[in-house]
Amino acid sequence: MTLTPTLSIVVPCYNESKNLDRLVSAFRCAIGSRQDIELVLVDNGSKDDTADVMGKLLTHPENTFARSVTVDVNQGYGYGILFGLRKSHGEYLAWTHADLQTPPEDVIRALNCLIQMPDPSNSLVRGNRKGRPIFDQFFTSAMGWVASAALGGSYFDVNAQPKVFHHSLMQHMDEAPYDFTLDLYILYVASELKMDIELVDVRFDLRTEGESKGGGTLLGKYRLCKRTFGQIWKLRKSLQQSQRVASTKAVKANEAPAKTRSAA
Ligand SMILES: Nc1nc2c(ncn2[C@@H]2O[C@H](COP(=O)(O)OP(=O)(O)O)[C@@H](O)[C@H]2O)c(=O)[nH]1
Ligand SMILES: [Mg+2]
Repeated sequence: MTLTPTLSIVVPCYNESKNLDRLVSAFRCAIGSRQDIELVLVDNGSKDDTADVMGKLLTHPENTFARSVTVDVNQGYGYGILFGLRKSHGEYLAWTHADLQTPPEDVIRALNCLIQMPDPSNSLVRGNRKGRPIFDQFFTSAMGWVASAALGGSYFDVNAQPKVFHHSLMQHMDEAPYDFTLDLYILYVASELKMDIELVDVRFDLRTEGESKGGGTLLGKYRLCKRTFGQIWKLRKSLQQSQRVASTKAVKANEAPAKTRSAA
């Protein structure tokens, strides 16, 4: 591993012991001989044997490209990702899921796409899921229309993995949420910063091991919907607030020369 990795890939794991072996092998294949990419597995306060399985896998000499960090008590999906990102030193940072629904090679493709963009340190690349069941696509599109109309921008398939971006974006993540709306939040922040956002098509496979805890079930979709609308509402309020501040500043800036002229 080089001193400063080009890319740190953060993977939040919550009760994912059954997926870890395949996950680490798949990343080993995807990373190949590159010494400048690290995998940062976050044991996000798991209650199963994730910690043991992770510990054993990481002692294997083939897996020196990977390391782990531990959240003692689970505080949510977003918290786990932010925890891993803050302990990562890559010039670029990424996150993706542990259940292998998005193949690891698509994370490397997303990195390649990012570094070919005109200004990679001011850009973000995100996945765009292909091949999903019709109902899931419909649900995601409906959420996308609502989010895009409310926030003004393109917010389709926000929960697709991965997200890849320059580490400097972390300076703007202090108020990031600790739940599943982190994916929406980072896109909102990037868009407010006028960053270039590029989509890469990614495969989206079925989860074969472990339980879906996000939007993969009907109940999960309902919860995700509720949280996302809550987050949209918060972001919309802060957007309106910053627009008000900007227009007040603009009015003051227009008044200032007039005052100066009349005083002269
Ligand atoms: N629900 C949940 N998932 C977490 C948490 N921390 C990490 N994860 C991981 O988040 C990823 C996405 O979860 P998943 O259940 O596959 O969501 P879904 O595909 O949207 O149903 C998986 O890699 C989980 O292990 C957490 O605190 N809660
Ligand atoms: Mg999943």
